[in-house]
Parts: sequence; C-alpha cells; structure tokens
Amino acid sequence: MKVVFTGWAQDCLGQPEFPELGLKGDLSNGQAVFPLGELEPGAYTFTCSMGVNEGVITAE
Ligand SMILES: [Cu+2]
Repeated sequence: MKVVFTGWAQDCLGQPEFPELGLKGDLSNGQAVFPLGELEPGAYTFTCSMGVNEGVITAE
C-alpha cells in the first residue's frame, strides 16, 4: 500500500509526514510518495513537518 500526496505547498506544509510510521515526504517536486507497506487496520495520522496541521488515513 502507498499514499501519494500531489501538489505544492509552502514551508512546513510542503514536508508532510506520518510520524507514527517514521515517514517523511517532500512536495518540492509536486509529489510525495509514502510506501506504507502492509499496515495493521487502524487510523494513521499525517501532519505537516511542524506537527500542527494534521489529517488521518484509515487502513481496513
Ligand atoms: Cu506546519
């Protein structure tokens, strides 16, 4: 499984990460690919690099 963020964002928003999974991305090329492997079912938070803005994906 992978998650792909596309677009461009400034400053910390351009460096999304999944802190629980230890994964950091970079949108400077307009795309950040997160190879998530096989996740246990559950909710996983992603944040900006400052950990302020956040969202959640759910693995089922
Ligand atoms: Cu931020």
